[in-house]
Amino acid sequence: PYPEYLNVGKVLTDDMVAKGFGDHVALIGNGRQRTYKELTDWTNRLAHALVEGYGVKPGNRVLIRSANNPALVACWLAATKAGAVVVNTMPMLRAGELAQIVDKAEISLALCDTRLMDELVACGKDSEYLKAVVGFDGTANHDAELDRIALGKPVRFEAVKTGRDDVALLGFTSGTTGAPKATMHFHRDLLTIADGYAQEVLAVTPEDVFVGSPPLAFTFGLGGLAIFPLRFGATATLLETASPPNMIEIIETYKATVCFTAPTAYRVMLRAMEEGADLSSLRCAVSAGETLPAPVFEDWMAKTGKPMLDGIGSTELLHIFITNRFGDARPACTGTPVSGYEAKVVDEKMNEVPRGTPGRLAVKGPTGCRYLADERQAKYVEGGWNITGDTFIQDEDGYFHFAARNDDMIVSAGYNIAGPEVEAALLAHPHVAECAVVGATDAERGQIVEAHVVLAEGVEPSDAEVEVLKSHVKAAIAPYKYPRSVVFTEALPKTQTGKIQRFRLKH
Ligand code: 3SK
Repeated sequence: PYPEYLNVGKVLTDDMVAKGFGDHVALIGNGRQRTYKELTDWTNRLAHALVEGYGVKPGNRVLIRSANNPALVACWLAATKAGAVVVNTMPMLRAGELAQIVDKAEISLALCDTRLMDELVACGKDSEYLKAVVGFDGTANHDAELDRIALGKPVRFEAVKTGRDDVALLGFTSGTTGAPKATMHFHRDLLTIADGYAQEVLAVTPEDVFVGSPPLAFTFGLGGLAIFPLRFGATATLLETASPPNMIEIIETYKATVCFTAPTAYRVMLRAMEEGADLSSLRCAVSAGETLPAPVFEDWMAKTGKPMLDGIGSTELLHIFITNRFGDARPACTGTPVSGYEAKVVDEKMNEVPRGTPGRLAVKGPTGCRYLADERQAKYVEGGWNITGDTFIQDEDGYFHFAARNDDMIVSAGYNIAGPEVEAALLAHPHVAECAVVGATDAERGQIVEAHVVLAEGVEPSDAEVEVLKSHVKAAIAPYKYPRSVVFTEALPKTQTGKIQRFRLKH
C-alpha cells in the first residue's frame, strides 16, 4: 500500500536524505562519488531547469539518451520529480530506431549526453513531435547547456504530486515484428519491484554496493542498478562500458556485493577468477536476460560457495517475477514466483497443463503489462494473465524451468533482438535478394544472430561479401544486432503458401 500521492523521484532522493542517508554514497561513476545529499541537490536543480528552462509539464514525455552514468540517473530522477514520463534509450540506437520511439511516445523533449547528439538531432529533423534536444554532460563536469542552466537554480524543488498510479516510465521493447512496443509503468510499480524482489530475495541493505552491465534503458538495468540501491540507501556503481574486466575492477576496488549481469559475462568472470580475480566481496550474483546454463551455476557455486540467482523478468512486468532464492537455488531451474506474483503453465486455451508438461508461461502480478496504445495488449494479457512468450515446465515441487522462447526473438548475450528487424536491414542492401534471420546456439553468447541470405543475381558469395553485409547492418541499426554468422544459400525453406520456415534454419 503506497500513499495516494507518490513521486518515485522524490522517494529515492529527498526522502532518503530525510531518512538520514544524506552523507552516504549513492552513486559512483566517471571517476566521482556522489552522496545522497549531492544527488538530491543535483536532481532538484535539474528539475528546476526542466520546468523553468524547457517548460516541462506533468505528463510530458521526456526521452533520455545516455550510457550508464550518474548524469543519466540524475536526469531520470529530475524529469520524474517534474512529473514527466521518462523514456530511457540505449546509446547504440540509430536515428531510425529513435524516430520510432519518438513517434510512439510522442516525445517533445529529449535530454542527451553531448557525446551522443548526432543520431538524435538527425531523428529530430523530420519529427512531428520532437521540439528540443538538450545536451547534458555525461562526464559530469557540468559543462553542457542543461548543466549550465541547472547550476544557477536552487537546491530545493517541490516534486510534482503525482498519483501512485500515474505513469512514470515508458519501457520500450521490440516485438518480433520489429515494431517497438511501449509498456507503461506507474510510480508505484517502480517501488513495488524494490520492495518485492530486491527486499524479499536480495535483502538489500545500505552496506550493499551494486555493479552490473544491463543498460539503465532496460528495466532490468534501471531496477538492478538504480532503483534497488537507491531505495535502500545502498551505493550504485555505474559503468559506461560494462565489460567483464571493468566489472571485475569495480568489484575489487569498491568491494561490490551485488552484481546484475547475464550468464555470458559470468562465464568470463569465472575464467578470470582462475587467473586471480577476487570476487569474494559479492554476496549476490543475479543472472537474468538469458537462461542460466547449469555448468555456470555449478562452477559459480564451486568457486564462491554461494548460489548464482537465476531469474526471469520482462519489460512488460518491469522486472524479475520468478527467481531462485538463497538456500533454495537449483541448477537449470528458474525458481518460484516473487511474492505478489502468481505463475502457471497453460495450453492455448489457458488451461493449466499437468506438472512436467511444457506449456505457455502465464504470470499475474502488481506490475503487469499495460502497452501504450497497442492492440498487442489483447494478445499479451488474457484474463489478467501475462503471456510472456516463453515455454516453461513446472515440476512436481512447483519450481519453474525454462524450455524455450516461443517466438522469433533472438536472445544474444542478454540482448533481445528481433530477427525480422535484422532481415529488414539486410533486405535494404542491393546485394540481398532474400533472407531469413534466426538465433543459432552459441557457447559464449547463448545465441548469435545468424542470417541466411540469398544473394541478388550476379553477386558472388565470398568472405568480402560477408563483411559488406555485416557492416551494412551495423550502420543501419544498433550494431549489437548485426549477424555474427552469415550463411549464403540458393533458396530459403518455405511453406507451400510461400512463408519462410525459420524453424528449419535454427540450430
Ligand atoms: O530478462 C529480461 O528480459 C528482463 C527484462 C526486464 C527486467 C528484468 C529482466 C530480467
